[in-house]
Amino acid sequence: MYPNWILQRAYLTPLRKALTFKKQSWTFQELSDESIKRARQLVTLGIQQGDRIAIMGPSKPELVIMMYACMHLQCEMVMLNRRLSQDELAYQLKDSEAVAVLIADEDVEKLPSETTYHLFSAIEEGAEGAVNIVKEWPLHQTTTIMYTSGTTGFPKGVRQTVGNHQASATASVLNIGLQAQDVWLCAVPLFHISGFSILVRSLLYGNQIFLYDQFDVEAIAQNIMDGDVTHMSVVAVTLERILHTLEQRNAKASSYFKLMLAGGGPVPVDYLARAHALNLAVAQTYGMTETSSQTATLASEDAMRKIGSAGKPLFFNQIMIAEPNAKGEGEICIRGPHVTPGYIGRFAQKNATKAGWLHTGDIGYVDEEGYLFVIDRRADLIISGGENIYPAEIENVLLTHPAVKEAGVCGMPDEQWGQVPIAFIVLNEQLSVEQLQAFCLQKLAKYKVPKEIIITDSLPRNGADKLLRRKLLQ
Ligand code: S0N
Ligand code: AMP
Ligand code: MG
Ligand code: MG
Ligand code: MG
Repeated sequence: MYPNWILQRAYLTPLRKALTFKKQSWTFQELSDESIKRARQLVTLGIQQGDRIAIMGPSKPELVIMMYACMHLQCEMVMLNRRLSQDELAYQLKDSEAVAVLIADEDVEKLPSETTYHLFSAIEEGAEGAVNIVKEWPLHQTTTIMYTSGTTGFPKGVRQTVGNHQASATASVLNIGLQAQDVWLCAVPLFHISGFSILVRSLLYGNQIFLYDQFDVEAIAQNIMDGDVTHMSVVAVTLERILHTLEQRNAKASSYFKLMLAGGGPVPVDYLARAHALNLAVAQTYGMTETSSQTATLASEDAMRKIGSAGKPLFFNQIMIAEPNAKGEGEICIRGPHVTPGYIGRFAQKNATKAGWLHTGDIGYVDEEGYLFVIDRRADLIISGGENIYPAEIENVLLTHPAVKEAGVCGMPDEQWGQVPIAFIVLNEQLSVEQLQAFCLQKLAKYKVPKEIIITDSLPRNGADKLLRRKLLQ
């Protein structure tokens, strides 16, 4: 058994600052007290220890406290992505069989119309019931469930346990190091592991989080220049916005700033060189939902020497390249205590690992010094601004339109988002591209709606009639 992270942290360092949002701060004791109160309010709504609940809201202290309350109740939290369409959310609510939906007031319009829910404001004003806050958690307990799309187009709910999160946070600090006054800026969504892992690290390390509810690049750049923060997690698109802002201001990162953790997809090599010139240390990392964040991370001192590499595995983790070709390139497989035990819902029976190894579908190699290079990502995955898009999700939607006979989707390079989806379709009957985009917008998150739709006579297929997505753009 392991300690309830929130109680243990409040016991160890009650008066340390835990969270700052805008001009307001909370200590660990305050976060613990407020989250216990919220847990008492949740039980009066009928939420019981261990229930699976869904939760959605912007990255504000209310959300953090609501999540910590659910953790006190040992609930399995289904983390809903605020950018998804109602249809996509409906799928996750049904698949997860969440018994309750906790929703920030400002997000209620995003929910499918038939959903029953509890508003944050109603919970916060509600009566308090009696609850026995458990002081210890088992390693196998599921803390969070995050949906990640799959090759079939049906997203899979990934379990992330107490053990997964602890192993990830511990391995991260063994690699990056830590001082008591370090402050991690969080402007990545808390519903992704990029953001939630910052909460876990804060609880385990006793460090403060500077939380943002939107990507305010001017304020963030100022924090980095002023040394208000020491660490930050970014994706390529947000790293570029920061570099651009510092360059425009002719400014450099403060010497107090220690490290940018850059993940969620490849970081263009020229960003690393630009960061270097701005005194901004960047650590490229390779991680995913199934591994509760980082698996391998490149030390910032190696950033230029090993440019483009995702580094070496963190202490507890192992990487194996399956079926390597003559150049040593093959499927990246991962083993370690941070790897998910598996999925829920329709994929509950699917094994996450084979003989102990998570087969990622990503292609890479490990060089003679042991550094990982990711050269191609799993099954046609498109990454737009750090959000994953599987072509099959979009193709499935396009094919439900009666005018669409065939559909193929792939990624195309994009100045703003890195990549965006583009669709190629064969029609049965006349239909405008605008009509089809409007149709997609009803069913898909906006970032998944194809930026371009090309009407064509046929799609590239192999002898077995399988769509050749990589030939679509040729
Ligand atoms: C890039 C972000 C910040 C963009 O959001 P922004 O600027 O706030 O946009 P909005 O004002 O909300 O909307 C304006 C218009 O832009 C469209 N839009 C928004 N986002 C996207 C997008 N991603 N792609 C395409 N379009 C987008 C809106 O639709 C709107 O359009 P209009 O104007 O037409 O209405 C935001 O997207 C963001 O936060 N991205 C990052 C998400 C993320 O964190 N991804 C990582 C997921 N992966 C993992 O968690 C595993 C890896 C990992 O753990 C990790 C990752 C990074 C760093 C560290 C780690 C780690 O290992 O710890
Ligand atoms: P997610 O499902 O959102 O956790 O996304 C994880 C996927 O992002 C991985 O399986 C990779 O395909 C991709 N990815 C993450 N980090 C990197 C990296 N450093 N280089 C290339 N691709 C990456
Ligand atoms: Mg994902
Ligand atoms: Mg915004
Ligand atoms: Mg809708």
